[in-house]
Amino acid sequence: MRTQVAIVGAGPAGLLLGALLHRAGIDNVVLEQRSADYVLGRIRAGVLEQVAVDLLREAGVAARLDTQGLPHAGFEMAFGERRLRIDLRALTGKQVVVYGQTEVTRDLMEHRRQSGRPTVYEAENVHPHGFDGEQPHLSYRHGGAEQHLQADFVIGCDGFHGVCRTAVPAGALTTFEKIYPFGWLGLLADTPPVNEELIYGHTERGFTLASMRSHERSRYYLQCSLDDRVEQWSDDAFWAELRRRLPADAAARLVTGPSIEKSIAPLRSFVAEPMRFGRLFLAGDAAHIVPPTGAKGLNLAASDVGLLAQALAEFYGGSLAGIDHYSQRALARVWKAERFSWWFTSLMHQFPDNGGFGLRMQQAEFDYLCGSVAAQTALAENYVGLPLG
Ligand code: RFL
Ligand code: PHB
Repeated sequence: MRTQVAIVGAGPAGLLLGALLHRAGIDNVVLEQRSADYVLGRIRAGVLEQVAVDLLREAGVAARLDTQGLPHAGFEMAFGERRLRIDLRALTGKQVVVYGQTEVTRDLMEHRRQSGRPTVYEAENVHPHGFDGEQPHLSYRHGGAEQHLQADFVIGCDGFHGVCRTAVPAGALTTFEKIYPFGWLGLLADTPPVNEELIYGHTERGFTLASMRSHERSRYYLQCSLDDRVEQWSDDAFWAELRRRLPADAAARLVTGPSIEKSIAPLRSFVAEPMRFGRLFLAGDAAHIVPPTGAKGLNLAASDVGLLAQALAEFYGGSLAGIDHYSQRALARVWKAERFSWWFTSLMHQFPDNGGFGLRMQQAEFDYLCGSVAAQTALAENYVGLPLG
């Protein structure tokens, strides 16, 4: 098989890139190691920035998002007994949209099916080759047979544990990493959310986040120990702990019910530089990870592939400028999102080695935010997303 652009991974980065390339008339094939149902079963992001919404619209995949997505003009922070609403719209003129990654992925899958561009699910042993020359190709196993896909470009949209980044020769890549000493335990339930807007909470017992997927479906998170196992957390234990960590008025509104999904995610900051090696490009979680506190992961994946789709369209139009500048342009945005996610994580969580000084720093930061429109604007500007650049 031969195509113009071979994409590894059918997560949001891979599928959105495929849709944007299709829009530009560029042929592409997606190889995914899992089944479509498995991909849809992963419960992850919930908040989209305007840049991501615009790209989904540009790709022609926003019909459901535009009717079912919930625009949020602000969010709340709770810090001990204190509360602060960050008025995104007043501070930046922008807002975010609450719409689950599962739904984004479902819409992209359906769009791809209609476009007729091929996706190979359950592709095993995918490996990129020859990307330092002009004839890269992917080898993989599918339907019990060895297969080859030749392309002009290979794009690694295969997430943090993918093969594309690891196929790059040692020495060509510099990585930066920070592991946080806790995880997030998430629970999804068909119960009405406790609040109209998201609440990020700092409490003595640890961080909590009250989020949602719709007016009928809630998503909650609790900071947990890295040693915790999800099996140790019954639904009752989760709801009891959440009630302790929510502000009193929200706790009083909490409606509990059976969980649809419950999982623990570790928190990590990670960047691999550069994001291009010859004819191999990395995008999304394959190149960088942020802790989820700023809701930036999916949005960064979308902005990477927005830049890349533009660069590849320029290439087929006769200019190398886009592909030559992709890594630099993407990384400039990535590092700002890394900084913001690290900052927001550091402000809102209990750190085992925080001590009295660390807590006072968090309290002073929150106090400063409460009293400074400039500080709130900086937070809001980053939360709604910086311009594509
Ligand atoms: P994905 O979604 O991991 O998709 C990668 C795909 O590649 C496939 N793959 C392979 N395919 C073929 N061969 C191989 N060898 C392969 N290896 C892997 C995988 O099966 C998979 O289908 O990466 P992508 O597309 O870059 O998308 C990134 C986002 O998924 C991620 O950044 C976000 O989910 C992060 N995130 C959030 N981001 C936001 O913008 N807003 C949020 O509110 C938000 N909340 C979250 C989050 C992530 C979380 N977890 C669980 C890490 C909340 C949580 C709890
Ligand atoms: C979510 O709804 O899953 C979510 C929302 C905001 C975040 C992280 C996750 O910062």
